[in-house]
Amino acid sequence: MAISTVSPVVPVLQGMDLTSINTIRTLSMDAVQAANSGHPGTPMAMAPVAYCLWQRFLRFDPQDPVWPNRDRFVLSIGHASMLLYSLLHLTEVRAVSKDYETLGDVSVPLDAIKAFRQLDSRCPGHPEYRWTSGVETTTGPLGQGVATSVGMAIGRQWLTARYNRPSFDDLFDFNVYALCGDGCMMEGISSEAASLAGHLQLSNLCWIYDNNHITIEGNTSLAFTDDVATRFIAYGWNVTRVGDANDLDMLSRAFQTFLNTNDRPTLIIVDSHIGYGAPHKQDTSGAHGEPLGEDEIRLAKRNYGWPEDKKFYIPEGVYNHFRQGIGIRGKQLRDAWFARIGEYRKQYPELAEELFRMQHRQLPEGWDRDLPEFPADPKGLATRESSAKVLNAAAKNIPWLIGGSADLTPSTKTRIIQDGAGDFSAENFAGRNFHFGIREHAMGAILNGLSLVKVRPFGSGFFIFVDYMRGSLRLSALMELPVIYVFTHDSIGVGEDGPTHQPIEQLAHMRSMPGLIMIRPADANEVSEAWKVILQLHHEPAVLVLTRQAVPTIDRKKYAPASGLARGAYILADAAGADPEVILIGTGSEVALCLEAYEQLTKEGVRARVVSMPSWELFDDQDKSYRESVLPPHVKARVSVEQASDFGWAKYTGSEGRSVCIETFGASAPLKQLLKKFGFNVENVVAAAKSQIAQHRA
Ligand SMILES: Cc1ncc(C[n+]2csc(CCOP(=O)(O)OP(=O)(O)O)c2C)c(N)n1
Ligand SMILES: [Mg+2]
Repeated sequence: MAISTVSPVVPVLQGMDLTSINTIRTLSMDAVQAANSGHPGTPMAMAPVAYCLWQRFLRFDPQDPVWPNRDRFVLSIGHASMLLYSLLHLTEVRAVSKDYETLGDVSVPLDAIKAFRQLDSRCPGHPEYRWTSGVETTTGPLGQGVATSVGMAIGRQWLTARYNRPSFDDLFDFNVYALCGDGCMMEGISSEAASLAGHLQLSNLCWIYDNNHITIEGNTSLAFTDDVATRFIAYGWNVTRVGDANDLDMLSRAFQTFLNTNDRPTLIIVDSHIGYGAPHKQDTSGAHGEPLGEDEIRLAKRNYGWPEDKKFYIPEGVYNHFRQGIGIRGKQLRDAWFARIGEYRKQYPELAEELFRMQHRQLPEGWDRDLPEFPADPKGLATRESSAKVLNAAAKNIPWLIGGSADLTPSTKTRIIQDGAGDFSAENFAGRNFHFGIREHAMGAILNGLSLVKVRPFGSGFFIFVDYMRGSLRLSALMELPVIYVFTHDSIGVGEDGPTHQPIEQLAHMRSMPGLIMIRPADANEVSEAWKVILQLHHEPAVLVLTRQAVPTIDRKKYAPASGLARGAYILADAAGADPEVILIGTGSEVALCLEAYEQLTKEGVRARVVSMPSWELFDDQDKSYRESVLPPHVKARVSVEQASDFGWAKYTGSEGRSVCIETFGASAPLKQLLKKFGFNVENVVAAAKSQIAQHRA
């Protein structure tokens, strides 16, 4: 419904408050108009809310936007990116280089706003972490921001519990604010995350809900009648309301209520008018996803008492106003913190050193000294079992390696069992074992939030359920966060649980995701090497794919050492004397099968090579000469063996190669029967090898 007249700007807004708010609004409108795409309506409506928070409350130093104890602000409504870019510009947030040295340049110059949504602008369509300083997390997929904010709040509690000391009880005391909308509220991930946040009583967490009743298709009454307040009260949150987004006093009171609440998270429900001040578009979905149009912009500016023809106009005194508010407050807090950390370092040198290394994503000295080596054993053990041993050996020396599972730790074996590791709970924020509950999607986002506050998080589950968390896992990769995902029960090896639990296309999914390292180790020693590689990653999430069932621990005196894993693929067994006639390429539990087939072929006088290929990504990163030494181009007879879809394998086997694979959803039966049904036995692999040799000889 179009509204032709707008109520006048609420009188409580005046002076530099009003001017600053209207600057945010008009910058957003002008940028969207110039780009001819984007979302003007919500920045216009929520400008007073963001202004109130930033100018009056946020403990954030624009001169040092990576100060570890800064409050975090998450724009979960990523489509309203111009709201954040306007703030970053007006508060003169500095750009930070990738290695976290603060630079002199501003993060978002006015030219970047003028080039909103254009190639290489610091103002891309949605806020991107690692690209624009001051953006705390990438947002755009609705619900991810709020869920990530829960991870940040959890991380803060963990840091507080481990590092604060009686005379340093404010070392870590930052708060996490997230601005969300109807979309975030509707997405399931927000329910998962809010439920856990309530359970954990995260009193340092504040969500602000823009209750504007509008989404893309129109009024929320089309699809959403939740009583959001009651829902959050049921989650155990403190809920408060602000009836008018322009009421700075009420907003301040709400934020103060949040600060005074120390036993649960706070939700502030703010009623706002999307497209506030635009006479024909206010309160309609027309203000959501397209430029207002030149005429409407002029009328909105008239309503604001703004010069109608000025574009990207920043009135005199606005920058200075922000400097006097958030600028001075932030700098004082930041400088005081760094003075205190100097004292802290004197009193607690070891803890301070931990913090330094953690914040720079380094590992402690000697972090790998206890990583185990496993003796050859034909019976072997499941890679989830060997992983448990390796994880615990690493966790012993990396105190900030923390994580848990979506209720599957007894199966995924990811518990840190050493003395004192404990369980993270509202009563024990120092615990290193997390219980995410059966909430995979939120778990992924929470891991991202944890990683963003620089602890080293891992999360685990059954590999099949990676499908439930792809949205957040993708953001780990997009943000280049070294989150560790441990997925077990990686194939039809799960047996009787059947097709619902048997991953088929998941390996291909993961391999197609840019920036992600997946490793599917063949045996216990490859598991050890895999963790070694993963823990040293700085900018990539890792997916470690493990078996439920036992696999032999390969005799490394007879076959090549597991250290070859670091190169992604390596020659495990080779033809003596001359080039191989055929190459068998296996991953994970199928490598042992390849070795058996190799022994059989060798016995029959066939020259075969076995390549263990735990990680495509690591292998693709090697130089050409190494890759061609492992897979010589002239050896065209190739067989890949993997209990999964063959999607993508032609890249290594060639279009004329063979894949022993699974093209259906698996089946429910004891493993032995499944292996027979799907052809994962020596006879079948040997036959495939011979047919390849024959085919390529012909
Ligand atoms: C997971 C996801 N689904 C869909 C979209 C596309 N989308 C962007 S904004 C939007 C509507 C959001 O409505 P609301 O959160 O109320 O924001 P408002 O229009 O009030 O600013 C949709 C569906 C998205 N960004 N993320
Ligand atoms: Mg809305």
